[in-house]
Amino acid sequence: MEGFTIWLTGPSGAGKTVLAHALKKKLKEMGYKVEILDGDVIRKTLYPNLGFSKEAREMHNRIVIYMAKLLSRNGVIAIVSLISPYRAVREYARKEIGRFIEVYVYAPLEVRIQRDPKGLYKKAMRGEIKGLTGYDGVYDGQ
Ligand code: GGZ
Repeated sequence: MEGFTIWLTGPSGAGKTVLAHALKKKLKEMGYKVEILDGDVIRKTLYPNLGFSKEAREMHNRIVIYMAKLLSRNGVIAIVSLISPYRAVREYARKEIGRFIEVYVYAPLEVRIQRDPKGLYKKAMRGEIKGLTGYDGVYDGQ
C-alpha cells in the first residue's frame, strides 16, 4: 500500500507527542508500517543548538517534510509531531508530500500551563525564554 503523512501541528504542550504515540500503537495493531517524526527528537539528534528563530524553524520543518515525503512514498505512515507554526510551511508540506492529513492539536492555555512537562511555560512566564509557541511566540492559524 501507499503510505501517507499525518501532520500534527499546534503549540507546545497541546498533546501532539502523546497523540502521535497513541496513533502509532493503534495503526501498528492494524498492521501498518508507522514511523513518528518528532520535532523535539529530531532537533536533539541532529542539531541541538539550532534555536527557534523563524529561519531555523523553517529549515528544520523542511527537513522533516523531506523525511515524511520519503517515508510516505515507501509505504510507511509518517506521523509528524511538529509545532510547525507557519502556515506557508504547512502548505508547502501538503504540496510536497501529497498524501497528507493536517491535524491541529489544541489545548487551552491554562491546561498547557498546568501540564508544562518541561517547565517551558514557567520559564516563559519568568522571561527566561522568548518566543515559546503558545505563549509569546506566533502560530499562524488555519
Ligand atoms: C517553541 C520550544 C521553545 C520555544 C523550547 N518555542 O513542546 P516540546 O518543547 O516538548 O517541543 C518543543 C520543541 C520544539 O519543537 P518543534 O521542533 O516541533 O518546533 S518548531 O516546529 O517550531 O521548530 C518545545 C521545545 O522544543 N521548545 N523552546 N521558544 N518550542
